[in-house]
Amino acid sequence: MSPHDETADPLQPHSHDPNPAPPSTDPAFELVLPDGRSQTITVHDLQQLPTTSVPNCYIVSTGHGTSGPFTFTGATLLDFVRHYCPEPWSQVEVISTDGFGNRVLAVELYQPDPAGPIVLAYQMDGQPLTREQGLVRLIVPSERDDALRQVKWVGMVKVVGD
Ligand SMILES: Nc1nc2c(c(=O)[nH]1)N[C@H]1C(S)=C(S)[C@@H](COP(=O)(O)O)O[C@H]1N2
Ligand SMILES: [Mo]
Repeated sequence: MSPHDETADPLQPHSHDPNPAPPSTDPAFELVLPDGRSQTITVHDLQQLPTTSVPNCYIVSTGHGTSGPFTFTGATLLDFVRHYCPEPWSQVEVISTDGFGNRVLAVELYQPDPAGPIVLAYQMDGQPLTREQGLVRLIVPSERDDALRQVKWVGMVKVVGD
């Protein structure tokens, strides 16, 4: 596959200048299930799920430096999908309102990397994440490249069926 083909999918990691500012003030996001049903998920909803903390997370950008280590806390994406999606599923698309997105495969959730599970984070180092810091933020602890999977301001989680 040529590099051109790889960039055809907007959910594949691609080089990107981070957007500095949140696209809106409201951290609630939309959940879309494989059958097309959708609902709004709030931070409060996430807080009802089991709480998972992942230490030693880094936001690594070759362009503008590395920050961390941080401990991110939230709901694992696996707990989230299993709670809300009764149907068989194979992937999850996590997309921000500013158009930045990431595709997560079921195998990544069922066989988490030793660096830690993928989480929908609402806390960093024991403090609530601010909207500026990315609330709600997808954290992929295994990704130590260009921060291209560390999606800030999650706007939609779309669960894709089998
Ligand atoms: N929604 C959204 N998330 C994003 C981005 C973006 O532009 N929009 N940029 C990514 C990139 S390229 C980087 S380097 C990091 C920057 O994260 P930081 O602001 O916590 O340093 O956010 C990642 N997540
Ligand atoms: Mo980046």
